[in-house]
Amino acid sequence: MTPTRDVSDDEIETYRRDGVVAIRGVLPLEWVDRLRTAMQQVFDRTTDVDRTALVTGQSTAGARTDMVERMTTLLRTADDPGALALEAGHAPEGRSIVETDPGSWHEGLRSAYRDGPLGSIAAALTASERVNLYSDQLFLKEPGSSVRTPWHQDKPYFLLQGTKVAVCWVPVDVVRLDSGAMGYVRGSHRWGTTYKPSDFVTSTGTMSFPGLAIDDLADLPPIDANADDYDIVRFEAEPGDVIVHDWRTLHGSAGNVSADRLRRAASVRLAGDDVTFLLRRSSPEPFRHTVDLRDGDPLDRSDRFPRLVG
Ligand SMILES: O=C(O)CCC(=O)C(=O)O
Repeated sequence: MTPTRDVSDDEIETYRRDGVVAIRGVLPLEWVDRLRTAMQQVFDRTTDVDRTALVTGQSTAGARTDMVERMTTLLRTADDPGALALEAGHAPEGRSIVETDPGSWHEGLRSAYRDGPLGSIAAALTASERVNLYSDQLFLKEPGSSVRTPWHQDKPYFLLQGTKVAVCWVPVDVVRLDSGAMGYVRGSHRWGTTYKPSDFVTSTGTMSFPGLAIDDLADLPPIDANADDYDIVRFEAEPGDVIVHDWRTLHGSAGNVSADRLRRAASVRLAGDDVTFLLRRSSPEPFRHTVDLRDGDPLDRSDRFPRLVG
């Protein structure tokens, strides 16, 4: 299914300059409906989810994180509970789920990405002749969820090298400032810095476990504490819109403190012309040891990274 219109020159220029662009009304609503149905099936699954996948890197079924459960556990032992990425004055509350890599096992999602409009949008923004699907994440924040997504950069997580990596954030609900709007630090893709991967539960805490190497990366900057020093843009969005960011752009989101608005979104990661595989030492991808590729190999050599364009 193709986009409802071409990406404009202005949108391409904004993406290159700011490292993020909100492209309005470009996704066919029938396709968004299909994506919503598939996403909800993933959120509704009842099987136990294997968090050890994150540590072993051997997962073939992604990984689910229940953010409230994780934060509640951490709160019992945290030295500085104030550092948890929560809306001010709130305890960890409201259902909040992150599903990592569900497109690898859920055929409905995978086919929606494969036949959908995102590939050609990424091709236009990155001036690429070909685009492959890298992976995806789904985010659910139910009304009353205090859980913020801490500021982070995607690059240290991805098993990729190159420059043309575009991340498409696709809301399937209306998202307002109080229901989990995304925020981006404009221009941060041009700073030339790769940051440590966020632990996703504290404001600037980083993720590491045996086997990962993050020491040569920069600490995450304390953006919330110094918000005026950064050029932050926050986007409300609705079904049909896509917000696309460069994988180096710092971004995060608010909790969903609205009374009744569900906030579900897919983050779909796409790789353009100059991108090849890299078993990145800082990457906690749950599937990092299941890919049969060597550093520098084209993504086409693995079925898990299907070609969407070209
Ligand atoms: O939806 C969110 O809260 C976070 C999305 C995100 O981090 C991403 O798209 O890379």
